[in-house]
Parts: sequence; structure tokens; C-alpha cells
Amino acid sequence: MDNVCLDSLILKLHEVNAVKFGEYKMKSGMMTPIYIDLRVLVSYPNLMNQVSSLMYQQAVEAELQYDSVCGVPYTALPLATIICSRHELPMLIRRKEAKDYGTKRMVEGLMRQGETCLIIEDTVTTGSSILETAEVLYKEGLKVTDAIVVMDREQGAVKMLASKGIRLLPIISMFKLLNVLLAAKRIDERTAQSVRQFILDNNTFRPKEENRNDIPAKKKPCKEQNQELSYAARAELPNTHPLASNLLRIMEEKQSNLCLSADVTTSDELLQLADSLGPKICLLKTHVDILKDYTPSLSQTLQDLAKKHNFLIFEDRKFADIGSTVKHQYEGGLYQISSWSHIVNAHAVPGSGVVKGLSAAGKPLGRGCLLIAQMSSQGSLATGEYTAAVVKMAEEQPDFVMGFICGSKVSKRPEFIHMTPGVQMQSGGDALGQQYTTPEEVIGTKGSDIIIVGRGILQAPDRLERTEAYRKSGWDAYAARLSRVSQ
Ligand code: S5P
Repeated sequence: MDNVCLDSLILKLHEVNAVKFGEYKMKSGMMTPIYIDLRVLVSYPNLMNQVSSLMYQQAVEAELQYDSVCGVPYTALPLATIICSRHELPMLIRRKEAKDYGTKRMVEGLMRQGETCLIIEDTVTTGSSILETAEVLYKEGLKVTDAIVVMDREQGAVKMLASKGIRLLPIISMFKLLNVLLAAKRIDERTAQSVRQFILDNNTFRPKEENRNDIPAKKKPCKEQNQELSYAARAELPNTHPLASNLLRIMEEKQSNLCLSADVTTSDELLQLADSLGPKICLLKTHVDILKDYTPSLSQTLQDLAKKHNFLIFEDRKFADIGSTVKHQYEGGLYQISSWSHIVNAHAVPGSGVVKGLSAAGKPLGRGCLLIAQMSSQGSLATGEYTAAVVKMAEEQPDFVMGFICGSKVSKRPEFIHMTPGVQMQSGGDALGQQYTTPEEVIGTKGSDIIIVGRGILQAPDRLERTEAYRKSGWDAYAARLSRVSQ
């Protein structure tokens, strides 16, 4: 989803008082320092249109399959109406109470047994309103697999609904909202921090012990029904780049879709990280130009460790010049990157020559390249048509391009690998514009393949333990995704 659009929507919601800071009582009786009231939207037709467009776009980007749309009464009703009217989709209306005369129906509209209904909601805290609506629809013989919500307070709804087999796709999440309002100086750091703390302290979902093992048990990849292939199956596709096949096999073997972003400044620390965390990762990402003591022997030791622990090396050099120059930068200079890094990445700004230049040096060595289709930083210009052009460029040069750096799945072709940076256990950001999304959202919701984690691990007191936590989180999200689509 386009970051610029989202940022402007958040600012508008704040302007019309749909987002308020202070002391408020919620439906549950709990006091909250932030109140979201999207009922005011009906007074702003422009905003109604913008929100419903983003919701529909979310459904398209996530490739949702559904036969009808139902808004949770009442705030989401008009949003569902706009979406259905504009895109000519059948709508269902859920009654809050059954009529005591006539048909006594709880749901109005045409329903066929076994059809799937997409639920639309305005705000979620626990997710219980969505579940209630889903249960009414189940009684009518319908299926509910997905729900889209404008604003997720990030207090447990995603997990609660996932435990009931419903995937929740939020347009705006609480931490994103805080970041945007903070950057625009609409709120101060103290307010943002008090809300963050409240959200972290008030998670409403506690999984039952017996539910925790549900996900692996249900895992049964099923390509016929849903086109979602396992990493192992994608490794064997005829069009998959050999290096991508290699990586996908490593991922499956090590049950790891974790790339460590080893952003450290000394060779010793880099090698120590590679050796200690190597068993948990599929890929080690470097920024070799931030090392203060690089020598060619470092790259040799790094390659030995990559072999020892079975991971690939990805130098995050982000090439962005004409073909002839990037070829020199890739194979020559101090670092001679092509001689030791399996994967590199490039911006598509210069046009396809950048890939041709890199390919001239890297392809004979069996190397591969990722194109940067989207970026995690606030205000990134790599969105919309630019992203689409990057995907096209990759699809035209699949003998060297093996995937993307992106925020969400950008190409439907299963041979491409999607890698997402800006990942931490809690969404949020840093003071320099980085924005974080959780492993579950990146893999489970956004459909990416690999999480790239730097400071989430590097700043942890116990790096090994934290690496395992990210590995598990990324892998569970992948297993849940496969299991969900195969049900
Ligand atoms: O859009 C991007 C692309 C990249 S490759 N956003 C990013 O953050 N990265 C890289 O991922 C960035 O250069 C850094 O090495 C890493 C993220 O680090 P973290 O500490 O914020 O997890």
C-alpha cells in the first residue's frame, strides 16, 4: 500500500477528530489515552471515498477471494456500501437484532451455501465484533476467511482472529499512526510514548496453551486450491533462478526465512555474528563499506562460515548507476563484491542497464540480484507506478534478477523471492525515518518470503536467543499462511 496516501489519510483523520488524545473510556470500560472514532467519517465524503478505495486496494493487493462483502454495523456499513457499489460487488447486511416479524433474518441479501464473505470493519481492539459478525454469517452457511479493518489498535485482534481462522488485514496500525503524527509534529514524543506503552501493556489476546500448536499441525500445502506453493516447491520450478532455488532449499531445510542484517563496523564482530547466529539464518546481509577494518581475508572467512552454517551472503550495496560504472563497482575496487557475495541489490532508477552491467560481471559466477521495488523508510518514493515498473524490469531479466526488496509481495511469479527489511517484533520506527512491521504481518499478511532484521537482533541483550525468536516468528507466520490458504 502506498505510504504517501496512508500518511495523508492519517493526518486527515487527525484533523477531523477521528483520532483524539486524552483520557477516554472504551466500550469495554477500559480507560485509553487514544480514542479512535471513525463514525465522524460520514460527514466527510472525500474521506469516505479515500478510505473505501484503500480498503478495496488492500483486498486486491492481498489477492483475496470472496463472493460478497459485509460491513460490521454500523460504522463500516456505508464503507461496505461504497466499495460494493463502486466495484459492483454483492453486499450483505447484518442485522444487529432479528426482526420480530416477517422473515426474522439476521442477514439480508442473497446468500449461497459455501460462499465466502469478506468482512469490513472500522476499528478493532480485541476483534470480537468481527468474530460476532463472522459467527452470524457462519450460521447462514457462509465462509469467512478475511477481514479488512481501517484502524487496528494492535491490542491482539490479529492474533485472536487468526486463532479462529480469520486473517485480519489492517489499513492503518496504531504504531504507524503514532509515527506519522509524531513526524508531522501533531503530537509530542511523550504522548506517543504513553500511547505505545498503553498498547503494549494492554494486549487483549492470550492464546490458550492447546492452541499454540495448532499451526504446524494444520500445515498441509495445497497448490491446486490456491496457487500458494511451499518454498521447497518453488525451488524446483523450471524458471526459478538457480541461486534462488538454492536459497529456497536452505530456507526449507533450516526452517528459517530470516536474513540477519549484520550492520556492524568491525570485521571481528561481523565474523562472530556469522559464526554464532549462522545456524539460525538463511541469509547474512552485509554493508561492507561500514566496516572500518575491511581486508580481503574477511571475505574469505565469511565464505567459509557461509559454507559451514549453510547460509548465503547478500551485500546490500544498492547499486544505482549506469551499467558500465556498476560493473566496475561490483567486480573491482577495494571490495571486489562479485567475488564473494552471492546476492547483491540495485535500484531500478537508471533503467535496465544497471541490471545488464551487474549481470555482465555476476552471471558467469552464478550470482543473483534483487531489485529494490519498495523501501521501508518513511516518505519513500518507490511506490505505485515506480514499483510496477521495477517488477516489469525484473520479469524481463529473470536470468539475473532473482527477487525483490519490498514491503509486500509485488510479483505473482513464484520464482521470485520477496525480501522485506524494516522488521521488528513491535511495529514502530526509529528517529531517522525507518519504519518497522512485525514478522507476522510481513510474512502472514503482506505475503513476503524473507524477513530482514538488523537492530531487532543486534541491540538485544542476548542476540542468539533473539535470533531464534525471529526465526520462529517468521517461520510460524509462513506455516500459518500455507495452512490458512489450504483449508
Ligand atoms: O528499504 C529498505 C531497504 C533495505 S536493504 N530498508 C532497509 O532498512 N534496508 C536495510 O535493512 C538497511 O540498509 C539496513 O541494513 C537494514 C535494516 O536494519 P534495521 O536495523 O532497521 O533492522
